[in-house]
Amino acid sequence: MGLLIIAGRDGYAQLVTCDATQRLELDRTIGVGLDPGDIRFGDLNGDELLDIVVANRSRGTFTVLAGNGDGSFTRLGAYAAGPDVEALIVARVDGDDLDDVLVGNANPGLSVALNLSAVR
Ligand SMILES: [Ca+2]
Repeated sequence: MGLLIIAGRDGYAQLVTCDATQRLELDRTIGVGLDPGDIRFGDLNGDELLDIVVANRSRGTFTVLAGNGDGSFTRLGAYAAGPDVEALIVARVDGDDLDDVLVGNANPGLSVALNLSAVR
C-alpha cells in the first residue's frame, strides 16, 4: 500500500492510499495542526511504524502523528521549532538510533529537535 498526504491550510490533511492495482483512493482526513506545510515521514517513537511530521508554518511548531499500524495515526503533540517553519528533514543526527527532526526556518535558519524518547 502506498501513502500520500495532501495538506490543507485549515489544519487538516487528506490521506490518500494506493492499492495493489495502483488505484488511488481518499482514505481519511486527519488533523495535523494549524497552517500545515512540509510533511515528512519517519519513526519518531521507535516502534518501527511510520509516523508523520508536519510543519505548522506560522505557528512555529511541528506536529508529530504516530502511526498505529492500521493506517490510522494518533497525534502525539506539537513541538516548538522556531519562527516561520518552512521545511523539515527527518534524520538520525546524534547517534542514538532514534529519528530526529531538523527544521528549516525562514528566520533565523535551522533548528534541530533531538528525539529524547526512551522508547525502544
Ligand atoms: Ca512510529
